[in-house]
Amino acid sequence: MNKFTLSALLVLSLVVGCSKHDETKPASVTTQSSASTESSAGKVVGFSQIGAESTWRTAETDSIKSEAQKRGVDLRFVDAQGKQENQIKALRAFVAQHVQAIILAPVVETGWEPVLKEVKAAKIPVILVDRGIDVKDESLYATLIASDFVAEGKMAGDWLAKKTEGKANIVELQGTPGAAPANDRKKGFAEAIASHPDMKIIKSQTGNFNRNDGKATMEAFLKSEGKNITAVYAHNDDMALGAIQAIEEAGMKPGKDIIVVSIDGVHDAFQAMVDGKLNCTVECNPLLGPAAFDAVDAVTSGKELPKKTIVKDELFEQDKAKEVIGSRKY
Ligand code: GZL
Repeated sequence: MNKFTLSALLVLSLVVGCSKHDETKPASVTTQSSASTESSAGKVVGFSQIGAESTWRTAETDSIKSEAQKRGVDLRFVDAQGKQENQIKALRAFVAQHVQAIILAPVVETGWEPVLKEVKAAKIPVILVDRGIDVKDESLYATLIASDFVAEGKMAGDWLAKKTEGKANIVELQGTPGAAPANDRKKGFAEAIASHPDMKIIKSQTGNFNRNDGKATMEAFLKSEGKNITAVYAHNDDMALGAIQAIEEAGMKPGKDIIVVSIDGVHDAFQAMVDGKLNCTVECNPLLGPAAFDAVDAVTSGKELPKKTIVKDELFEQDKAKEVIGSRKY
């Protein structure tokens, strides 16, 4: 089978596999590429993970670790505690250990060229998962497996426009500064509300994708804007859950006095929807282990991959939460 067919198959099964999935289960991003690729068993693979800032992140780590175990891969895992310099150090260590491939979840979009040139010189393929990078030379990585964050922001904005009939004073909890999901979810949401002059973002600040900072930022918003706020848009569920706590402590009803919409689709978000405190979440699938190791197998067998494989996402509203929560996998 030529490399084009393989790539097309891989992408097709990822997208089809996700879009065909039953609504009651999150799309498990697996691939059934029928092309025979070398198995990962016995391979040494480096995985540079951002940290453990959110439940989404730990679900992604679990998916990659368990898939490595299942496939008999010797996974060298490094948690960067949210710091790019630690990820760069980890990549250099993987080169020194002569790993066969590297999986990288890049904390921010920029600053990767120097170290990725060293990795390329060592002829080690890099698989990007969940976040993209901004590089001129796309040969510095083999492929990116990620959601379309602009589309996720747009889905959240379009939903909020419908829910509020185009009239809302919105506070926005942004993700980690410089991270692809923060940049693109902001962009997509702004595009969606641009055609609604009565939808205004009255405050926008980072909550660093974590619950505590999300709560603290929301407390500051409530202090300065109070009852003027009619909606919260959070770039991830963990910050939304922190905001929900802050809204309750301010004596208001989240999900009713203030509409809350976020992204990720983690279990606690579904529980908050069942409890009537969160109104909507856009699923961003973290179960990337199978697709990541299919890509490792393909590139280490010398096969070309598409530069980007989009993980399909889905929006879930409060009225669906009860029937779906029992089958959530993360
Ligand atoms: C998305 C991922 C984001 C999640 C957050 O692919 O990078 O980072 O939305 C996580 O929960 O912290």
